[in-house]
Amino acid sequence: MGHLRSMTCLTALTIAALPASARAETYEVKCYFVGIYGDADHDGYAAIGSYPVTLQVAREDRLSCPDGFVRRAGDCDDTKAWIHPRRGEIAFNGVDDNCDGQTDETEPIYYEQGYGNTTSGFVIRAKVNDATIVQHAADLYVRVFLNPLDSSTVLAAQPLVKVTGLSYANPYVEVAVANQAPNRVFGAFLRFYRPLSFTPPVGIASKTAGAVSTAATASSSGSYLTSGSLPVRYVQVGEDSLWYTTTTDGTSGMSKLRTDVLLRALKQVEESRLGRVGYWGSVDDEGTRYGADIGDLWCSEFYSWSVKPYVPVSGNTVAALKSKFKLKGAYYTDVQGVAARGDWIHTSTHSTMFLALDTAVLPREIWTVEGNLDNEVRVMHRKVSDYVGVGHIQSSLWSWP
Ligand SMILES: [Ca+2]
Ligand SMILES: [Ca+2]
Ligand SMILES: [Ca+2]
Ligand SMILES: [Ca+2]
Repeated sequence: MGHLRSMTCLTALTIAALPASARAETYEVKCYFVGIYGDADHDGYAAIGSYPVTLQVAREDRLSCPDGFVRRAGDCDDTKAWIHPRRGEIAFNGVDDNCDGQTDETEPIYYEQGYGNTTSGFVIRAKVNDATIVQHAADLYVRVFLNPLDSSTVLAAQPLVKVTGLSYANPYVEVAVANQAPNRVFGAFLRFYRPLSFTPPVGIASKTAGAVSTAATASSSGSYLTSGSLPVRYVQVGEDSLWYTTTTDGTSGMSKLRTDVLLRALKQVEESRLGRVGYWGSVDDEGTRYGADIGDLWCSEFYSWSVKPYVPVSGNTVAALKSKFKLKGAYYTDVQGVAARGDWIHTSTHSTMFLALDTAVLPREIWTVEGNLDNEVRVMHRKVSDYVGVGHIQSSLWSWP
């Protein structure tokens, strides 16, 4: 049984040796000291460059560490407990609060039901955290860079769009993506631009500001667009947003169900990034949101929880899920040929949710969303050969028995 770990990680500084009788099941984990040689500010993350020690721990500590130790490093400011790798960016403070190397980056927002997801597109709603971007709000443009996961080498620049309504009081932007294929999963990010002030050569009339061609080409430094006969250079403002992963919808009932499943799972990627679930989860520690006990590996629980409102299959282990799909005639070993959005795909020890087969790389790879990867929820890109089977969402799952 779990829930044995005390919630006193912030104060307990010593570890008591377990009596031999309690050591029936121990696990080896790498842990960092709490204190000046590790996690000095007690936020759960040791300073970058700290050295871990190897400990034998009880089951309930195997995803974290015993009192007096922490499991993770990567703290870019070990003097401030509010700065660590899994939290939201604090807006407009010029500080990289989440230790990802980007300062005040724009954060796309996830919703469990998606946001404007249709059969041909979706809307990216994002929180702008960079004062430089807001300061240019009166003459600001944004562009979506779109990366279809089934063709991961493509990064398609979408039309430049004028930003309206952005202010410190309302630091949000919404950008629609249109004209896409149904049932397709995308990664995407936003990049902001401002027009560079431009002095036309003598004899040529001044440009008309704000006229934007959709035939623009993009580069890392900016875009050259045509306004009348004059080139206007657009230069990037601030940093690129974080990636947003989402899907277009389908038209059939089953494809709409797949969309619902994906959007529910992808919302949990944000929940994990913000530290609300998983390691040191501020709302639900480790995999408890998904029905796991403290110390339990929770990849199967995460899949089961994600499909729960929509698909009548659940299990706490790879073996349990496999037998449920098998029982309904919905289990296959041809992962490449069968797997579709939202399906369960597995290795010998790990459950994941299928997002897309990436045909742009050889050998082909698979995109997944998965729980309990280092005690987090993440989108992953993995070898097809890692996978040995697929539980396929199909109508037989609703059959009796
Ligand atoms: Ca720390
Ligand atoms: Ca810190
Ligand atoms: Ca910040
Ligand atoms: Ca950051």
